[in-house]
Amino acid sequence: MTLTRRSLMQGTLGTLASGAGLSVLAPGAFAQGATTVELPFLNGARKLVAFPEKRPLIVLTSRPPQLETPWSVFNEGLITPNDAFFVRYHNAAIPTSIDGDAHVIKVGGAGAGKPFELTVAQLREQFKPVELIAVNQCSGNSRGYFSPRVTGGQLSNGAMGNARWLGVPLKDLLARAEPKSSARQVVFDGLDQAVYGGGDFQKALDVEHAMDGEVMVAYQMNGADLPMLNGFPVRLVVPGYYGTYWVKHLSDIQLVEQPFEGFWMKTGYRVPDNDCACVEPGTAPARTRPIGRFTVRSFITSVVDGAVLTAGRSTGVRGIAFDGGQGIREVAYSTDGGQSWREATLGEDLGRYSFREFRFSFTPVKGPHDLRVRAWNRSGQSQPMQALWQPGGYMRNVVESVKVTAA
Ligand SMILES: Nc1nc2c(c(=O)[nH]1)N[C@H]1C(S)=C(S)[C@@H](COP(=O)(O)O)O[C@H]1N2
Ligand SMILES: [Mo]
Repeated sequence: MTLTRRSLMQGTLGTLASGAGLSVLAPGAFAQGATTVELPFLNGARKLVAFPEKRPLIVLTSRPPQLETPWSVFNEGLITPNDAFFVRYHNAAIPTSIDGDAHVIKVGGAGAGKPFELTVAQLREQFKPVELIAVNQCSGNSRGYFSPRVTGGQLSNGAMGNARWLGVPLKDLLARAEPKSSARQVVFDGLDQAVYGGGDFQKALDVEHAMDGEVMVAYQMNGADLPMLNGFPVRLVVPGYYGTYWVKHLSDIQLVEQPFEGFWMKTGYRVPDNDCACVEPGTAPARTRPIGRFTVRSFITSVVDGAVLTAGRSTGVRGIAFDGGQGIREVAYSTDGGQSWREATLGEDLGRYSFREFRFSFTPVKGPHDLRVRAWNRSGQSQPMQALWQPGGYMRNVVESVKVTAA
């Protein structure tokens, strides 16, 4: 199989996104046929638009594309389909046409003994691939629910997805570059570029993390080439870590001997440097650190807020839980707003970086019910009952409440 040239401007993708006929660069492209969705917070009205290779997704911004997955997708299955997977970019200067096979990845930097470069075709031929199911979640997923409100993309809960990634362990690529013992970090850059007022999007990992054997340079997602908007032809997969590290259209990997100080590490994507990564609402942290692993989260997906259930009839409820890589140990549920809890049944284990399904059933009496779920991971970490706060609007993981009525 070979990767074909992909373009956001030409017919190839236009046919995949049939009916959309959109270029992501066309201003006013959303006027036609757009339906809307109302997210449950102030100014939550959004358009649903099909970008190339995507089904209609919730539009946060169009330039650059920032698209959120509609909530119903998470009840379709544990794997998020490529055409429904969320999209996040920082700068509007994104690549619009890439030759997948010929795309070059450079591996070098002052900390590399033997810098080299290779094409994606060579990457696929010369290295043994590995596969991993892992959640990608934006740091700011659910930011729209922060109270007090914070600046940044006002997202509901759909800036996450779970996919089966195929690629080459970063460790194997780095080994070929013969890292020097002086190498401290590895810096990643993709084809998108800085625009005025925003620095080029570059991220860094410590060498030990980059060499852990799990961080991957992925060229397939759910058995297909990566969608253009999710990083075609190669992206970094950093299991258990927030999406900000999952650099798309990866083109440059540098071993450096000093901690990297680019904007998106030194200034952006930092969290309060304490155990809860939180501060008193409305205050600034004294010290910060780069954001790291996911907090534990769980969501009911089969029943939505405001649903009307049948009184006296057993109702099956399902949902998803995940964490930063320990794996989910237990999910508890409450049907009375958190006063009493029982254990939900866990579904198939697709690996410790994947969404984990849970199920329970209950027979509601007539009247209102407040459904809640709370997960624990294998090291005993869980979710707070009250939302934690921090100025970046990152890492939200409060126990959610789904209010339903039985009639
Ligand atoms: N090249 C590039 N890679 C990037 C970004 C970006 O702006 N440019 N954004 C990052 C952020 S913040 C997130 S949350 C993920 C989102 O991945 P997705 O767009 O495939 O869902 O991509 C990451 N990789
Ligand atoms: Mo993100």
